[in-house]
Amino acid sequence: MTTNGSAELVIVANRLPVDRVTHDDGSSEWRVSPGGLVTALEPIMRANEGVWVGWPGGTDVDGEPFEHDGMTLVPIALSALEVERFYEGFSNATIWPLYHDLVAKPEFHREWWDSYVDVNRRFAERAAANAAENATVWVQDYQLQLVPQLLRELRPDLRIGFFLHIPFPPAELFQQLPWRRQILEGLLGADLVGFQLPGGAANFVRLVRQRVGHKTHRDLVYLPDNRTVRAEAFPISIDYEGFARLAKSASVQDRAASIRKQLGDPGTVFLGIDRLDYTKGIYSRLRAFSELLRDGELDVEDSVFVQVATPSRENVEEYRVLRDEIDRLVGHINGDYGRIGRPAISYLHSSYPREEMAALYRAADVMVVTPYRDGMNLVAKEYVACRYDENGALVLSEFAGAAAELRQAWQVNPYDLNGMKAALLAAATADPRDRQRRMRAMRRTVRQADVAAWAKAFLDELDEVRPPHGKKLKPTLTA
Ligand code: GDG
Repeated sequence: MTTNGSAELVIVANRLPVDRVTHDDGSSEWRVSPGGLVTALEPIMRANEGVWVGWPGGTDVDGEPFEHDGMTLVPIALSALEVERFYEGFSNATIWPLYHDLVAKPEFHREWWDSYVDVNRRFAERAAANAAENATVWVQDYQLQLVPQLLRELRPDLRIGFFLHIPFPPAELFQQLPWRRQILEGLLGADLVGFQLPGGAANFVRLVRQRVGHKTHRDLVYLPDNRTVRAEAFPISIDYEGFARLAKSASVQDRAASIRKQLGDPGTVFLGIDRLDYTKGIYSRLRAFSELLRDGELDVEDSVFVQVATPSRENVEEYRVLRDEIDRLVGHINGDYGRIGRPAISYLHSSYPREEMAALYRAADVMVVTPYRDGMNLVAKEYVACRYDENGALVLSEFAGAAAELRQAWQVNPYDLNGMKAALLAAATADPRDRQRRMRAMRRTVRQADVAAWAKAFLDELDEVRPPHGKKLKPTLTA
């Protein structure tokens, strides 16, 4: 065993928390990509001289570690073939649809799997090389499910946590995977395996019992080498205060007002914001809205649907097909129901800064979040955080992880078109006091369980499952 790193905390995620931005003059720089994960982990990273291991995007960046904003980032380069097989292939065309209830058909290719193993090994090696003795390593998400085991083989001294951001499917689906056993064993390299919901943790433990044959009791797995692994739910959240503050800023309020004005000051603004992904249920929500126009329940003079679809995974075939389908549907709906200066759907295939997102949340009367399956769905929580006026209605799919916490939303089954129509209408026409009561309760929930609490709960539990040999992690610099 060689210990050649000095970091007490190593985060291993598919992507580094920065993007390479190229300027007009050809120069380029790294810019932090603002996500909940970075926000939550940054203070703990700084306090513990943490290191973040991940892919910087692209195919041409070499692997020298660099400092950015007080964090040490270790870039792992992927070749073009690895991007195709490991990332677009096994991660996003095998695991992603399989873990999301087969919303699309997963493809199984042996050369994709081989690439997944190779890349996971490289991530594990880089993490091993950076971790101090007895350090904590926290591995993130479905692209890296083999890393815990590979890392443990290299560094049995480490405390290893894993968190899955997407759903973990029931045995009936998971067993289709030709490499099911290897994935389960990969995850069992961790001391603590975290899921969004208790159901995911239960699916995992049941599969480990059935497929790998280990003894289990409730949320614990007993391994032959006397190690135990705990599987538990840690529902992820957002930087509540950050969003609330942004929403209250004068510039965001002005921008929200001007968005409504540009939309023609309609009575009701419906809003959807999603990565353009087939799990998000964009198609059926737009259909539900268009049927309400057709039925005369809503009128384009008074209602508009703003749909932001952030470009995503554009090299994966299913995503290209989906984009064309949505383009066609929006064209149809606007052709059938729009009037001059009054499109029924204002469709934006683009990504925006966080300020613009907050302004959109502020401008929307009804937020429509209708995934067929979603690990959590942060958009729903962000909307709630931005509604400091306690106004605004949330229509939320039962199949988003967030539905377990946001009980007061208008919950819908996204496969039930009539049910969705009824919920859209009910949310749009609800009594203001009813809307306020629901929003107030949801705001309390998200405020009390923000992303910092999520990270702390996970790391505290990891301490408990495998007590630290040396010093404990410092929660933050200031605390
Ligand atoms: C996965 C799981 C789980 C979107 N467009 C823009 C933008 N966004 C931001 C949103 C939100 C995030 O991206 C999307 O998070 P979601 O949770 O909605 O969905 P996934 O991307 O599928 O995330 C999911 C999550 O991991 C965390 O565990 O909740 O279930 O699938 O924060 O605001 N942000 C900016 N511009 C955009 O155009 N700035």
